Amino acid sequence: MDSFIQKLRSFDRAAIAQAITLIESKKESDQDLADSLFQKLLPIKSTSFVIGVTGAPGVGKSCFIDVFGSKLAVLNKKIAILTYDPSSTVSGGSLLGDKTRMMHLSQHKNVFIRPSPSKSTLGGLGPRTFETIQLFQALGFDYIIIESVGVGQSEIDLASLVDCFILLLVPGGGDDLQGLKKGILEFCDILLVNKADNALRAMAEQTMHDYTYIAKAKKIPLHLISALENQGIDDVIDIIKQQKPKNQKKQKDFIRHILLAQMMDCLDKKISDDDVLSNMFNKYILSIEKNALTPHQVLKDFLPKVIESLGIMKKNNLS
Ligand SMILES: Nc1nc2c(ncn2[C@@H]2O[C@H](COP(=O)(O)OP(=O)(O)OP(=O)(O)O)[C@@H](O)[C@H]2O)c(=O)[nH]1
Ligand SMILES: [Mg+2]
Repeated sequence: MDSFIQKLRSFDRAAIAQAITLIESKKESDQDLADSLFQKLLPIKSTSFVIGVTGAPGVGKSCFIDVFGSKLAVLNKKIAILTYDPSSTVSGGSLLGDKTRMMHLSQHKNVFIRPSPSKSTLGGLGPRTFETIQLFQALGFDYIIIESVGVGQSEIDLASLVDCFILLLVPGGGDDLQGLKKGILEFCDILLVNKADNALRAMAEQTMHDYTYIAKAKKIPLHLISALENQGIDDVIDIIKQQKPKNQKKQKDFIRHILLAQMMDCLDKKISDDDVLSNMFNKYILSIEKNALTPHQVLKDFLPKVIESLGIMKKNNLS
């Protein structure tokens, strides 16, 4: 374990990838290893600035992260990217898509990129993202950038997790075309109209004009950029440098949310692994289906039994 930690601290990319695989693994032995790893790494003294990048498919999130991240890397900052690769769902794990889109960035020695297939995770955000961020923080990364697919609750979760939430827009199109659900605009900290180049420039200016009102009302920056032509990215770097870390209250809500979700997973696993409990559970489901019991009645009866069996499990493990 100590030599593994040394590798992690010396920024060995393969070791970092392996640690994330342990964190994300559903195997109990891997989770135990991840726990021992954190026992050595915590408490964390350094802090990282966490940035979420969202927007409809094809707005240019990966290209933006490539040029934006490269500029930060040149400033000698250590950067971790959690991205997702839509092509990997189709091709069954090929990472070619984002590897080519993040060509500049992937060559940088200060940069670690972790692509994740979008099938099991919602964008860069998965059930263990918080732990992965804690790992990056412990290893002294200055910036953590998370690319997200921009859907529903995961988007709102991401907004409360990150210090700065960047929403990318494309020239033309109303909110429907931009895939903007109610809420996302409310949570973002920076609005960028990407692809403001060549034939799209005039339309990008019009889109910027369309969003001026909302940006003013929310008192957030709104800029034109071109990820392709590397235009306007310095402005975004300047804004980020001035941003303060997110308020603690939002993080607390998020941590509460993920803790409850992990507790739910734990109960789910306990019930499925235990024959007696899973039989009982299935009978309860039938009774509710037949309107013989209400879910709340079942809860009052069943939950203490599950908790009791969790207690027995703990005692057996300790003895
Ligand atoms: N003209 C122009 N095209 C761009 C720009 N940025 C990205 N593109 C193009 O837009 C397409 C999509 O870019 P990506 O960076 O993959 O977009 P994305 O938002 O990451 O896409 P998904 O991950 O699939 O949601 C690519 O063909 C890029 O070349 C830009 O600033 N200008
Ligand atoms: Mg992308």
